[in-house]
Amino acid sequence: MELWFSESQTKDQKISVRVLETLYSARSDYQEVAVYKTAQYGTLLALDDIIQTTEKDEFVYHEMITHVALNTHANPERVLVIGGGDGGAIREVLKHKSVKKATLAEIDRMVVEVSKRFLPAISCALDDERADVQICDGIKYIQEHKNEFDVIIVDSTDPIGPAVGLFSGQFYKMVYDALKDDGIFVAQTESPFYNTALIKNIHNDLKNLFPIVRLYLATVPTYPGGLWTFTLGSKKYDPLQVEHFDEMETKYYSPEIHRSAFVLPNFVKQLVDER
Ligand code: AG3
Repeated sequence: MELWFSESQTKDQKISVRVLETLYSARSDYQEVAVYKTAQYGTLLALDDIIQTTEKDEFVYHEMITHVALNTHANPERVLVIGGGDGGAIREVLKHKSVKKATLAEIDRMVVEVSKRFLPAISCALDDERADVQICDGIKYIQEHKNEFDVIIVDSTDPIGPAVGLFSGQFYKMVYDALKDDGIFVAQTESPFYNTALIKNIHNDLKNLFPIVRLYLATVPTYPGGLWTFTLGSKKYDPLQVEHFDEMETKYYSPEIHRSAFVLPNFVKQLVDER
């Protein structure tokens, strides 16, 4: 009998992948945590039946949520990742030699444990001596830290359930205060096809705080619509004016991709041009 995992990406659209084996399935204090071995994408992590990451396409998302901001900053030493319990963003952050400490603030311990067990290629850097793993509420954590970080990355789930608070104007103000004077914020901001109101709101909220706000794109095949947005807010450095790129091994990101990711199709440009 064939076994399939399906995510309802919208109420009228699903993505389905054939499952070879269910590796893990349990309820944590926050959500349903599941790991599947799939034919198409290798090991897949789902939270509340929503695809978070897969072995085969994770590199796109994790490289793009990190290197754009880290190369934009002149000397990123202190980095905070909120969410991202699989460790993929931390792995990419630690490719930058300037980084002295990368803190992960993940609310759900089970996500970290399950990723360490079933997704070692993604979670491998969580044991690095520069990685500081905190199991805590990212909102509380950020309220207790002011003027401390060079880069803050929000690698959250969709804006439902435990992540709702990570998409609010109030939260962005806390992020702003937790950043140093030349700090940079970046968040995953969902699909330009299906989350247009959300993307506009985030853009406007960030424009009220940061002098430089930019949206950029990458293609993640397992996410709704495939085309994915990230929104960056910066106090000083402009991601379009980067001259120095750190040398490192990447599969998607490059200086050319860094620049081209900000070139937006008209329908996406419209989302961020209107206020
Ligand atoms: N964070 C989840 C991105 C949103 C995916 N949405 C969806 N599939 N409906 C990814 C965590 C990876 N570190």
